[in-house]
Amino acid sequence: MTHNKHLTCKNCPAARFEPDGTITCARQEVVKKEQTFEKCPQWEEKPTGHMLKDMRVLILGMDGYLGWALALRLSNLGCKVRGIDNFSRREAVKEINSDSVVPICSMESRVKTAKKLFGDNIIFTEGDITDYDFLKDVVTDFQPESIVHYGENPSAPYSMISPAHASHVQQNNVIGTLGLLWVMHEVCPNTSLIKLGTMGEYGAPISGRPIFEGTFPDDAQLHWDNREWSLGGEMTSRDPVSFYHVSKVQDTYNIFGACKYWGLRSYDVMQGVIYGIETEEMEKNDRLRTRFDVDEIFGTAINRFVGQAVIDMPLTLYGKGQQIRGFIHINDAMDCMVRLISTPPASGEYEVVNQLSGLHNLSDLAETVAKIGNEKFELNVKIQRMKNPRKELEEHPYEVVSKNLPNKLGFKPKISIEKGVQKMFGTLMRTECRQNLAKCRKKMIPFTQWDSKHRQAQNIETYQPGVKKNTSKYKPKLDK
Ligand code: USQ
Repeated sequence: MTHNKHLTCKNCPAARFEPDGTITCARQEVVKKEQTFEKCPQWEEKPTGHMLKDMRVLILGMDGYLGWALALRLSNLGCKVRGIDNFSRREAVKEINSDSVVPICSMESRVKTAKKLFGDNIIFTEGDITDYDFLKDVVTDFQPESIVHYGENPSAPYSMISPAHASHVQQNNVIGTLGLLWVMHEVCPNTSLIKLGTMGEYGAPISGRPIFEGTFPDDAQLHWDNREWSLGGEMTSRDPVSFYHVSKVQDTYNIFGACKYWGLRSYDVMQGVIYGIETEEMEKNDRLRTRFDVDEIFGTAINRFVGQAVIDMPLTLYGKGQQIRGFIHINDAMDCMVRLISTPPASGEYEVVNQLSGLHNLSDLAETVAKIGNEKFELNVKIQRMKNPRKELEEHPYEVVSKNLPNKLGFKPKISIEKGVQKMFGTLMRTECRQNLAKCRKKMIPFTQWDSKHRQAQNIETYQPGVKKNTSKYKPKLDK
């Protein structure tokens, strides 16, 4: 029994509701009446729900950490994948004198290896999605049934380096998405858009109010001056934590507008911090590996901690280390994405999903990584607190609502933090990765400060795991 078998032509990107009330279909000649996914011969059952046969999915940013992982997952499921990338991530990492610590192949070689394992399902086109005519040509040629938009610069610290970096991130992200929305409006208005947003759009409301999925629930109320109003359905306020996160907020409003003005359909995915290297597909062949960055700009919390542990560098905890964030393993994130692709919103619908599998306090995560490193890999991992290079709350309440993925899309995380971290150690302890990590050591120290003054973050204290008690008065709360 799949979570989406009861959905009908209303949610199918191939169905066309004609002005005279009839339904036609872009995939088959005769449609008698509205059908469910379960009954329609164009949909077939997969472990992640019903999915359109040979579904055409366009991935923007296919060369990135997540884009490549998704291309493999979809190819494995029999989808026809077209990917676009301008290799700007490879360039930006080179620009800061760093590199992926897990060796990665060229796109040509990746596609060739994938073909041998999963069939001839992936086509790649090099190009820049902010080039409107280029993007329009690819979309017109491919006629995607779903578009996954990963084609953005993903780094908060990158956006805080200099005015040029901040402008690049906002120009690339906002203009890329805006152009895409116009292309969809003009070429494929029935296609569903799955757009990567971020939990960082919301910030961490100090009042402790729950972080809803994009909009306030129906029974939310505003009380003021002895009067009250319903907030139901209104967008919740945003409090982005960097110029990068601001670009995602701007995207949100542009997508929300395009659904309202033109009837496009979209999921805005507020994703937590991703961690991990292994997906089912990549584990089949090392030539399929996705990139893995641990430097101060492109590396993210858990990935950096494991990389640091492997080369005996104390784990860099910023500030009090009591920040709470949502996290999800890359393999589970791919599962979520497939469910979103195969469950398109109805025409005109804009929906938000808060995509994470758990909430964690940063110092607890550092303790977990250190414990696993010491107990299972015979390392001697220490933790260092550093003066926070960022401007953020270091101790705060954090209650997150994430109901859409488990309840509407049938998602159940398979990988716990402990399991994901242990697997990551297994890969990074290999000789080649250890050597690459050692080369990256200097780049792991934070230099990029939110006040734009470049200086190495000061060490506050270094300690052994297990000696400090977590004294934060705030416990993470996840409403599922
Ligand atoms: N942090 C440390 N030590 C480190 C690195 C980070 O304590 O060595 C702390 C940061 O201060 C922050 C938290 O960990 O409080 C998360 O930082 P991060 O670098 O892991 O992630 P962030 O900059 O928030 O951005 C990442 C991705 C971004 C995505 C976002 C999801 O780069 O694309 O949007 O995670 S979220 O964090 O939920 O906004």
